[in-house]
Amino acid sequence: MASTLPASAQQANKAALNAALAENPDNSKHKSTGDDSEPGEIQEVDMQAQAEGIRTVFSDPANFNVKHPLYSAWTLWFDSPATKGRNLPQTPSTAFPQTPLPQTPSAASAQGWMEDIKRVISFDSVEEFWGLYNHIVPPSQLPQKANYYLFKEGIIPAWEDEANKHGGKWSIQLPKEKNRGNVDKMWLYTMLAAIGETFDPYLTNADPSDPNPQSLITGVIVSTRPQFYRLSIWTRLAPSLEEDKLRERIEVIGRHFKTNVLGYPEPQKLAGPLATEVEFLSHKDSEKKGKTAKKIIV
Ligand code: MGP
Repeated sequence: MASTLPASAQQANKAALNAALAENPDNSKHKSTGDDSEPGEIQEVDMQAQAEGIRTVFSDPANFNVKHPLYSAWTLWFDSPATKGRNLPQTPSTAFPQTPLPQTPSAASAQGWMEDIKRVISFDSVEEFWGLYNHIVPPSQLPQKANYYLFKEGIIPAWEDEANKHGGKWSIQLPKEKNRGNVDKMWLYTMLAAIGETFDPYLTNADPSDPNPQSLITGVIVSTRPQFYRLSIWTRLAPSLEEDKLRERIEVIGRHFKTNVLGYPEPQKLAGPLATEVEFLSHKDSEKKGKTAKKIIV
């Protein structure tokens, strides 16, 4: 039967399996019946010996050889005043070549915006995510005016990308002084909800006749500004006034973000000095600097 896993996850599985076999060459031999068994002959398989070749991150945090694939591969991008105009050393990766910038009329504008945003690394397994997370500076320690962008592999963190250009973002602004102690957890939970695909339940509840169910989420961002932090969730689509179904789906994402990810009770009002509610704005309205924008608030 054909696998339903995406190619990247299949690759990760194959690599893990090869690593397991290389570590335990005896497992590939027929221990009980010898090597000379005939095709079709029933053989005894030593399940325990086979299982012993598998080391997950839970049994051996340093030398695990089986990874848990994510539904999608993700790329972390970063910019800060310190990286402007500089080239970060790129992590060599043959599995994840550089994402080309979109070849559209707005490519030049995206090019300018992306100039200072550096691609850090791509990953497609739970273990690689934790490896990355344990080695990067948390948002509370970042300089002012820095941003982490965690986007699905192949989507650049720009309005101009095909996947973003009809979309929008949920965001919340949190005053720095009050949230220095919370922001790292909030960002971690936001990333986990993104890579665990819990923001948009459509992916798991999709109509079985939909051959290619797609999450609305394209990426998540944390920004540090002189007086506040901002967390954002970017979506592929933004609803117009008549699009009730899409609006409902977008609101589910916003409520999940506010209550389950950030931990606020649903009725709680959050706006205040330097703080906003959890609010949704289309990218088109963000480009216009929100002049005639209609925000959705949860
Ligand atoms: P920002 O950093 O998202 O907002 O965008 P912020 O934090 O309110 O502003 P800051 O000045 O404190 O950083 C800042 C500006 O960058 C926007 O007004 C746009 O001019 C530009 N910009 C932001 N984004 C997300 C994009 C994008 O995707 N594409 C392009 N071309 N410009 C962008």
